[in-house]
Amino acid sequence: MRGTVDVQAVLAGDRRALARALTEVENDSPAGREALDALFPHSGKAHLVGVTGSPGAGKSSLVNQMTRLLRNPEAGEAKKVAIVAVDPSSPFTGGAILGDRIRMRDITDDPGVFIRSMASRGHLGGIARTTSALVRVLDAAGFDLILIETVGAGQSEVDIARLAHTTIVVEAPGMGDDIQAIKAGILEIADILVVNKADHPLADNTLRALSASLEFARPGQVAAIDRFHHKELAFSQVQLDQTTNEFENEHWTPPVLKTVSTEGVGIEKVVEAIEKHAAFLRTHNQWNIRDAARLQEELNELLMAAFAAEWRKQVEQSRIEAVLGEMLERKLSPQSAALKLLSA
Ligand SMILES: Nc1nc2c(ncn2[C@@H]2O[C@H](COP(=O)(O)OP(=O)(O)OP(=O)(O)O)[C@@H](O)[C@H]2O)c(=O)[nH]1
Ligand SMILES: [Mg+2]
Repeated sequence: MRGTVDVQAVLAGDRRALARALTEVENDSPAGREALDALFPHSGKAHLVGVTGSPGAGKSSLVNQMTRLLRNPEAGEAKKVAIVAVDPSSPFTGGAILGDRIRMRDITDDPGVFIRSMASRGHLGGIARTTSALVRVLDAAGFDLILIETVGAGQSEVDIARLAHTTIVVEAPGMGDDIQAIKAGILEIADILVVNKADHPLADNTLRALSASLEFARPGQVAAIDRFHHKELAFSQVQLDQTTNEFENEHWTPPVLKTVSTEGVGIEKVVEAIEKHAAFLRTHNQWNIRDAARLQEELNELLMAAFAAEWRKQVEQSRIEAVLGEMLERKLSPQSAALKLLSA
């Protein structure tokens, strides 16, 4: 049974089959690729929520508390929740993950919760692609909400934010995070801002700093992204509901919320904001537009890789080496070298 995935069992909610599928997909094995193909038609339903922010800001604690609330809502039905912790292999977070396990013990026994730590930076060609593949499996397996925890504010967080429907940026007071956040442009990817550790005396300063920068940083940015998607994805308009078009120019204003995750304070407001954002995306066509943009990008990447591989098969290695030699001697620029090879 090594290296096989029971797709039917994954769809039926078998946790062991799901764990196996995730491992195969993470390893990008033939069985993993096959499973991804078979699961794809069942995906596309889950709400993907990215949770990012500085190391130690309280992301895992917040994820833990949100999961508890989503499993035991005051009204409505409990949601099935999957958690993906990206990059726990980093030496900075290795210790925290052990701590997380202990704090999360009460949710790990719940059959409506599935927690997965990503064991590596991924073999699929980047952390964002591996995360995207794992999330697709969890989506097909029927989880309503998928929380994706990432550390920091680098390119991979931005890529993961593009994967998610909703991005929560968690900051903690007293670490100069407000300034870091602005520098890193993290405000541009935030749909919801959380100032965690609100029990800290400087929490209100951070809250004010974030709210103020948000006002300046955000509206223009949002409009630009919206326009880009509309122009690039004109084809997807066909499937969109015409009646909601009047809302298209409205912007989502990210709320700035205070929490004390260790105590469970303020969590219901965060969960409420997640639900409001999902509703906003749906009524403003953004849900479909984001989905289409993501799929198109994935298609483009795969096509480029396939074309490059195909082309490589046709061109002789000696020709490539000859051109490379000319480049080394600075007789040929990289641009001209590429054109020369392509025109063969
Ligand atoms: N005082 C206080 N401490 C908190 C709060 N939330 C989390 N902590 C503590 O802050 C530390 C880090 O919390 P985590 O939830 O592991 O933070 P994280 O952002 O997931 O950390 P990494 O994954 O390592 O980046 C832990 O010791 C928590 O107990 C809070 O609201 N108030
Ligand atoms: Mg964590």
